[in-house]
Amino acid sequence: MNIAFQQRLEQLEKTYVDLISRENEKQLLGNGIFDRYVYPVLTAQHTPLFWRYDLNPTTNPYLMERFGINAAFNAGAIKLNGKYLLVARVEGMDRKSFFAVAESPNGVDNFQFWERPITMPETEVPDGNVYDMRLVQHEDGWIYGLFCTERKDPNAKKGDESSAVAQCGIARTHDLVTWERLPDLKTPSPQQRNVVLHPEFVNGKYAFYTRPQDGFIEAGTGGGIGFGFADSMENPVVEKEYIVDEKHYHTVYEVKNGQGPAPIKTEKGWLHLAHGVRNTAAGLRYVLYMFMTDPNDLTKVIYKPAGYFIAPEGEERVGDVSNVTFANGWILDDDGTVFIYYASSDTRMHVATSTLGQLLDYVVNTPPDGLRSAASVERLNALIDRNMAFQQEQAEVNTIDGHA
Ligand code: M1P
Repeated sequence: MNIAFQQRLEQLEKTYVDLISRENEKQLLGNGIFDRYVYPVLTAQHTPLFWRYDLNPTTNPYLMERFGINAAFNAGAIKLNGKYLLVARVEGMDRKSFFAVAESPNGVDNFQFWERPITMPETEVPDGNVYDMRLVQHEDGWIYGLFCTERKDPNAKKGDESSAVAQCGIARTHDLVTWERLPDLKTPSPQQRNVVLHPEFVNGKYAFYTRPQDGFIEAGTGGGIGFGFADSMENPVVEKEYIVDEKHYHTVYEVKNGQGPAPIKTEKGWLHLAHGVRNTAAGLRYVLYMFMTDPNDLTKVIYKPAGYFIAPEGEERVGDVSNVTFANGWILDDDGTVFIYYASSDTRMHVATSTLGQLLDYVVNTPPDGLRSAASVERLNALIDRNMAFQQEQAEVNTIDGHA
């Protein structure tokens, strides 16, 4: 083996091992709702060297990349057999995405990809691109992966090589290794993205969060987070979609929104994480927000804090599609810790941690959007009034104590 090859390989191996074994650290002084971490948990560089390089000096004397990876983002998440697993959207330099499982012992660092990516079976209509898997441990005993399957629009005009049709692909597994592909979800909407399976049966039926959309990018007259039922997963058909959470003028979800991971069941209701999209002079801005639905009526929003929960910050703001945070995976641990996995700018994965107690407090006690500047000022003044009254009360208590 030539020396240059050997030296380069050693350097690559060291850099890779340093990266995947690096301890993560909480950023100082969070906002009391969740903690961010210093380092991303998954990047393109976390993919194994033996995926990217031909390691044989005879066939690859320059030790060059033979399979370039562009990004690792928008991961579904699940805890299985004591391990924190992300099913990432890994995107090659050829722009094709595929799914791959990365495993961590603690949920915040040391994520390592399994040996091979997921071999996802196709339906009789091959997928052009697959991405953004939502993992759901359903009460029927299967783990379902719902994802976007994108195919060239058969009605695209001659010369139009970018129009596509997005639909919800469905597969199921017990181990994330072997997958059974089921038919794509049928809904009344021309296109679908961000479809999520509810983890429980509702009146004996499978329940889906949908995102009806008119076009590939525009939610159009559809829009909002929808909800519907299907009798079976082997022939999944949603006949009617009910809108649970609408897009709304001058909010962080004015252009479109979409369900994040499957909601978490709590004693107060179903806790949802979603993304909202607004327009800016610099293009679309994607942020995360939360809301809660009624335990007895999954289409009824009972709490919804104003504004965003997580927005891109610092280096998160820059990437292939800048100014984006997107989440399709979270894990509620046995001790009440919640690991929120979010991607930044369609490039890399991060984690934020919180607890169920904190998230419930945030969702239940943060006032809703008043939808006008004057209403925001009213809300702010109410908080200032309460703080002033409280400080006055404290000062009086201190005075009395001082005299005693
Ligand atoms: O580029 C931002 C996101 O855009 C799409 O989300 P939505 O359907 O809500 O617009 C998806 O392609 C998603 O993967 C991507 O992160």
